[in-house]
Amino acid sequence: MIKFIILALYLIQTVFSISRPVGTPTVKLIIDTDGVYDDLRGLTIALTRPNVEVIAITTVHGGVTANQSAANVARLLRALGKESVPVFVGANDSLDPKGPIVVWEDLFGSDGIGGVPDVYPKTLPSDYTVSQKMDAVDALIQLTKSNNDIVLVGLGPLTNIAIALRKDPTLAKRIQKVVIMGGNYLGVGNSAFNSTAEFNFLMDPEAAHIVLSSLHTTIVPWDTCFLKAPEYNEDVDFEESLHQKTDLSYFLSNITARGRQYNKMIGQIYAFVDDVAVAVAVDSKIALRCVKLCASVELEKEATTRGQVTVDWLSTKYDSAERTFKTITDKNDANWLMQTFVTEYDAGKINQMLLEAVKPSERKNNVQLDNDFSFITL
Ligand SMILES: *[C@@H]1O[C@H](CO)[C@@H](O)[C@H](O)[C@H]1NC(C)=O
Ligand SMILES: *[C@@H]1O[C@H](CO)[C@@H](O)[C@H](O)[C@H]1NC(C)=O
Ligand SMILES: *[C@@H]1O[C@H](CO)[C@@H](O)[C@H](O)[C@H]1NC(C)=O
Ligand SMILES: *[C@@H]1O[C@H](CO)[C@@H](O)[C@H](O)[C@H]1NC(C)=O
Ligand SMILES: [Ca+2]
Repeated sequence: MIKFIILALYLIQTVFSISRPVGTPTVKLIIDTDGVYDDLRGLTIALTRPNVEVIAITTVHGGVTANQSAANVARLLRALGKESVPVFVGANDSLDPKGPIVVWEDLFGSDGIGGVPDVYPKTLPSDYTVSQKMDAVDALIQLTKSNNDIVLVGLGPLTNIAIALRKDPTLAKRIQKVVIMGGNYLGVGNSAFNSTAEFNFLMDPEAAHIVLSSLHTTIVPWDTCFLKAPEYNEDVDFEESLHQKTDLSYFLSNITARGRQYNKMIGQIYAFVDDVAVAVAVDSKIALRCVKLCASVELEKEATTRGQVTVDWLSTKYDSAERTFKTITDKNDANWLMQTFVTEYDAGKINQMLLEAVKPSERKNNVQLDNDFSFITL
C-alpha cells in the first residue's frame, strides 16, 4: 500500500515536472537606478521576465535626483501592476559633493523621462511618497543578509553601492554577482565636452573607484554601447518595442521621444544601454564576448580624464588566435581588481525580451508552480 502511494506521488511529481516551466532557476535582482528613460526600459525587462524576481529597486542621483528617480520607478511599477516591488531612495549627491543636479533637459526632459507627466500612466503626487522609509544603503545591506543569492545591477552612479561597501565591507562576499552599466575600457566618453569618462562614472568617480577596488564586477561599458550600435542596427530595430501599440509600448515610446529626437540631432542611434546590463544580469548568455582586465578609475580632480576607467592592459596576455585576453593574475601590484567587460552582446535577444515585455500576451507564464515535493522522501 505504502509502495503504491509512493508510486502515485512519484507519478504526480513527474507530471508536474513536465508541466512546470522548464529553464533556469529564479534570478533574484536588486536594481540600483537613477531612474531616467533608458533605466525604465531596462527595468521593464527585469520586471516582466519569467524566472526573475526583483527583490527591490534602490534609487540614486544621476540624470535626476534620487527622489525623482524613485517617482519615475513608481510610475513604471503602476504601469506594470508591480506596485508590490519595494523602492528605496538613496544618495542624492556624489561622495565628493557636486551640489544640486542640473537636469540635461534636452535629452531627458525635466523629470528624466521625457517630461510627459500626462501620458498614461499619468504622474501622481503619490509617486513621490510611496518609497520605503529605509534608506537605499541600509536596504542593500539588509536584503543581502536575508537573501544569499542576490544579483546586484547598477544602472546609475555607484554612490549607494560604494557607501554600502564602506559601511559593511562583508557585503562584497554576500552578493552573488554585480552587473554595472557604466565606465569604459577604451576611453569613449559620453559626458560634458572634453571628457573621456562615461556619465555614471563621471557623476561619482570616487564611488566607482571604491566599487571596482572591492569587487569583481561585470561591466557593460559605454564603448560597447556606442561602438556596437551601428553594427547591430543593421539587423535589429532598436525601436521595435516602441511601436507595438500596447499601453506599455506607448509609455516607453513617449518617455523616450525627446531623447530619441536629441540623439537623432547629434547623429547617434538610440540603442540599448541600461537594457544590456539588465539582460546580462538575467541571462549571462546575452554577453557574447567579454574581456577580463585589471581596471581602476581616474580620480584626479582637474584632469580631463577624471572618471575614466584606467586599464592595466599588460596584466593580461593577448591570445591573437582567440582574440581574447587571458588573465594572468586576479589582482595586480597596483591593487586593481580584475573586471569583466562585455564587448559584444546579443541585441536580437534583448529586442525579443523587450517585445515580450510590451506585449503581455507573449509573456511566458510568470507563475512558478510549487515545486516543494519534500514529502515524497518519506
Ligand atoms: C520628494 O519630492 C516630493 C515632491 O517634491 C516631496 O514631497 C518629498 O518630500 C520628497 N521626498 C524626499 C525623500 O526628498
Ligand atoms: C536632493 O534632493 C532634493 C529634492 O529631493 C533637492 O531639492 C536637492 O537639491 C537635492 N540635492 C542635491 C545635492 O542634488
Ligand atoms: C573644453 O575645452 C575648451 C577648449 O579647451 C574649453 O574652453 C571648455 O571650457 C572645455 N569644456 C569643459 C566642459 O571642460
Ligand atoms: C504617446 O502615447 C499615446 C497613447 O497614450 C499615443 O497615442 C501616442 O502616439 C504616444 N506618443 C509617442 C510619441 O509615442
Ligand atoms: Ca541610468
